[in-house]
Amino acid sequence: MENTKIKTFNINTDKYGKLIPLEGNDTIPFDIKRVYYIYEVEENVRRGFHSHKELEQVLICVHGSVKILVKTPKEEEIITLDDPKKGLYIGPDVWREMYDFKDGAVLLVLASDHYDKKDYIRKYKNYEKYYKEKK
Ligand code: T46
Repeated sequence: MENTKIKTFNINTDKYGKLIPLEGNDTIPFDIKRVYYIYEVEENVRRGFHSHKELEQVLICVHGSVKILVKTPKEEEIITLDDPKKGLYIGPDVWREMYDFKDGAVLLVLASDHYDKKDYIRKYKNYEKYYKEKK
């Protein structure tokens, strides 16, 4: 789907366990300016419901599992993140919803910029309008 991509990271495995390094402008396709994580989300909770104008992010479920709905006015896809070696890249202009947080899900997010309320489009109708005018 446009502006989204599943990335599979390389794991360093040895007898002491597993380690995955993530580097900005390398494994992660942008300079990482912010990191946050979402956890202790009840199973019936749905979050997100917005798009970003500029922000790029990579979402990694480092523990448990979570479903991500990514959507544009043209297409939509549901991705299950349940593996710490998988990351979901989401670029600008993609609507997202996160739900079905299970098994102690911890969703780690690497972001290309600092928190900026103005970068969010939080109403689907406004997002559709913005998307259609831009494309
Ligand atoms: C996204 C998805 C995957 C901050 O103060 N700083 C931050 O960096 C973030 C991300 C949030 N907040 C505050 C703003 C709200 O008062 O934390 C509260 C919850 O944020 P929000 O409702 O935006 O959370 P989600 O889960 O709906 O969305 C978040 C990100 O905001 C968003 O960029 O793509 O995770």
